[in-house]
Amino acid sequence: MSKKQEETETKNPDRRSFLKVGAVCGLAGATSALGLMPNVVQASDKPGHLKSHVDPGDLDDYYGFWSGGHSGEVRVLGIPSCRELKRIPVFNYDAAYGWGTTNISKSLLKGKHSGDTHHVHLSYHNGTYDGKYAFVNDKAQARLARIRLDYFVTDKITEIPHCQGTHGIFPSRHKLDAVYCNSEFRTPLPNDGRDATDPKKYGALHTCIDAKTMDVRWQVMVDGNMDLCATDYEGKYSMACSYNSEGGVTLGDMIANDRDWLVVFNHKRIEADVKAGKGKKIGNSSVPVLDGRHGSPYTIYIPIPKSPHGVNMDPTGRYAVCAGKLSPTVSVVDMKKVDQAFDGKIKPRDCVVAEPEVGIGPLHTAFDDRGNAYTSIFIDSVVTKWNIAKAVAGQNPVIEKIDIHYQIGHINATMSETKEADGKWLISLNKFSKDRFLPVGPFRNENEQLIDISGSKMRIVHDTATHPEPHDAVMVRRDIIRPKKVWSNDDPRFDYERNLAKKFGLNDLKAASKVIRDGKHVYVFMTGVAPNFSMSEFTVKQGDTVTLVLTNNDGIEDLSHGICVSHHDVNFGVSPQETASATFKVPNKGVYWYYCPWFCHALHLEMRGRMIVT
Ligand code: CUK
Ligand code: CUA
Repeated sequence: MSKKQEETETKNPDRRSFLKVGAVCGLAGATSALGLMPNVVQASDKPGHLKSHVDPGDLDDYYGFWSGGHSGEVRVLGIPSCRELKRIPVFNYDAAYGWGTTNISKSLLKGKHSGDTHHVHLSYHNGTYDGKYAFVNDKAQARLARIRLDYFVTDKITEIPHCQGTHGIFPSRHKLDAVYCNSEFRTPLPNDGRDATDPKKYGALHTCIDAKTMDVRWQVMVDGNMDLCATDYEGKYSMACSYNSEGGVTLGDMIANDRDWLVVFNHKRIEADVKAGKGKKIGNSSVPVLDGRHGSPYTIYIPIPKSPHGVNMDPTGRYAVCAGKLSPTVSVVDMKKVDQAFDGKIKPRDCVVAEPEVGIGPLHTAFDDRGNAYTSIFIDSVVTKWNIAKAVAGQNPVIEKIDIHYQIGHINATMSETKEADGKWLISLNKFSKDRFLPVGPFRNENEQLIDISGSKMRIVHDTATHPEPHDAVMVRRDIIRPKKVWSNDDPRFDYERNLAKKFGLNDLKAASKVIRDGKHVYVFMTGVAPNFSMSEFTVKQGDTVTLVLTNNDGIEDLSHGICVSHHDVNFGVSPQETASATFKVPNKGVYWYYCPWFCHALHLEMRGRMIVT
């Protein structure tokens, strides 16, 4: 299929084709040309404004990737409609897909079922998204996960050694190379009970993870606690906003100083010394750790007022903007001067070329394609639009402030984290919704507001209630994301099941329909084609362990099946041409119905069978 054809198909999808196919059970071939209206892109409903309503039958212009906060997941939204399209389970348990039940998810989760995702970013090539992967942090258990964007599934989870509170992350922007992760909480290193009562011996680590293998390459120890992370556009530097220059462990101790830092990491120097074997190992981890505290060649510490939180790189790659949090200022750091500071030609503080006041409690900054920045102001509950060139020229750069509802955290604009920032939409992720929605008990939803920034004035176009608690989001042009509609059944994701089948002489999962006993372990290979499982019953013995392997042999878009085994806490889905498996015990004799939980056919409710335990 040519790129053009595929694009046309995306814009003019024949959504009724699946239902039609389902109804006649695969007999119909003629499913196209039902004549839905083509999508209308970016027409305006008011002069000077973008159209925010997406009519029935039309598609959104952007994919939004939302972190899910302490739900542990990642969400996919359509922008500008803000319709939630999917929840991708990452660190959490999710019964709809069987995440936490299937063998592949168990191998990634290693017994854990919770996480706290704050920052989701996509992989890059040449300063813009390549559409291959999304990366997301787990603040709760110091992990980094990777999501494949061909199938929208989590495929790797890396545990980061010696770290707590893995917070800011950012991938390389020049190519698919690394993801840099900041640990926010300082602990004794190693954290094995020694030095627990001596905060002066605590430390935090900046970690480099290989984006292709997801292995940890190196770590650098820093002074202070690191918050958000950014990378430059050239592959030379990563950086961390850092607070607690005091080295304290209580809140009062941590916020005494008027200035903390932006720490910049010099990749060339770090990688040369890691290669030369200068990294030390901590505890029983084999990851090389370099000392990047004050005075090291690996880092510079740029003084920034006061407990700075977010750091965001503008789309030209020239300026990093640090938001002061406890200072009403944003600090503009000139990356060209960073080179000179590393060479000792200027002082680190001389890298700051502007420090305008933008409001009380600045947290994060997004950008348009016209040289403007948009900073989220938590305490004032506003978004401040300001001009970078004016700030650097020493003029008052503030253009406009707009009230949001209420207490904004992150902010982002369409394509803002790339050199293709397009200045169309801004999303404000607000921590409180108070009076904006019907009350739903003491735990309230959050409120996210979409703002049209294409005109000379900002305009809020709608409120979106969200399940707690997305921290951050990126909005990506839809032509960049090219998800598959049906699995390729030779995908390495099914290696475990494929090898298991081969072990028992079954060379094709699509033809595997057999019960195999191996001592007290029974392997049940089953396939599904709407509306039938390949087995209407199978028999096992009380006390057995069962591994149930299910392959969806339907190859039609949107024709998913799954299997739910009554009273055995087993429930997972298989999308077209996918294989998945789960392993469970059968402690009690009896008859247990299994059934398909995904509505697949007019006879979906009849897609079931009996597990007989004797
Ligand atoms: S942090 Cu939450 S509002 Cu974790 Cu990105 Cu700034
Ligand atoms: Cu298969 Cu429902």
